Amino acid sequence: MDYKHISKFLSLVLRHKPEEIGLHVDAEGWANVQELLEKLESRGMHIDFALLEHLVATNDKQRFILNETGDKIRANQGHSIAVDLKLQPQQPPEVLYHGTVAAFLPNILEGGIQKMSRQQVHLSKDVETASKVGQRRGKPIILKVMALEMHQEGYPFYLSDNGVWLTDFVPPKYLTQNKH
Ligand code: HQG
Repeated sequence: MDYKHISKFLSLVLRHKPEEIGLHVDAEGWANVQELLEKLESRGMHIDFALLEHLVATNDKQRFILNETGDKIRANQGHSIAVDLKLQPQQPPEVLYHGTVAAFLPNILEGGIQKMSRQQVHLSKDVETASKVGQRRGKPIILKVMALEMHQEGYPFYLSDNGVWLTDFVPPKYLTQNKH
């Protein structure tokens, strides 16, 4: 099994469906590494700790993090299961970006950016990253979010350990389509 496939499976069980392998994920999103490795093994995925550490360290978006002692692992963001990552609210930059596709635009401009199936709305710090996010679904459309203004008006923002900005909802009045 290639590494990308294993990483995708890790995203699945740590963000969305721990029950797929009967994994326990705690309230802050952490899973026990030993238990994870045993449950992956029972699914034919032979991964030892060294390989897991390598996958975490080399993941293109730094999607996962091990705790200091290396006995727990969690996804840095992207959850659909209810978790509280205990991130501290932070002041965002003046502008953040959201990559999406034209098909969603009318609804977004009408109803704002919703978290949909995830726990929070994901925003990018630059156009390039937002463009890659949008590209997952087709030709990307980039929306500019007046993040600092939102923050000053009482909306909390969080920065995940892998540099993704998170918030609960972006009302349409803070959005404009970014012209490249
Ligand atoms: C859209 C990936 C209709 C929204 C990425 C998006 C990111 C609406 C989709 C991370 C809407 C939800 C998250 C509304 C939002 N009406 N559509 N009112 N509000 N949408 O995957 O931001 O590789 O949950 O534009 O790189 O695309 O998995 O969110 O298209 O960082 O680590 O509904 O996932 O990271 O899709 O992506 P998603 P996202 P990973």
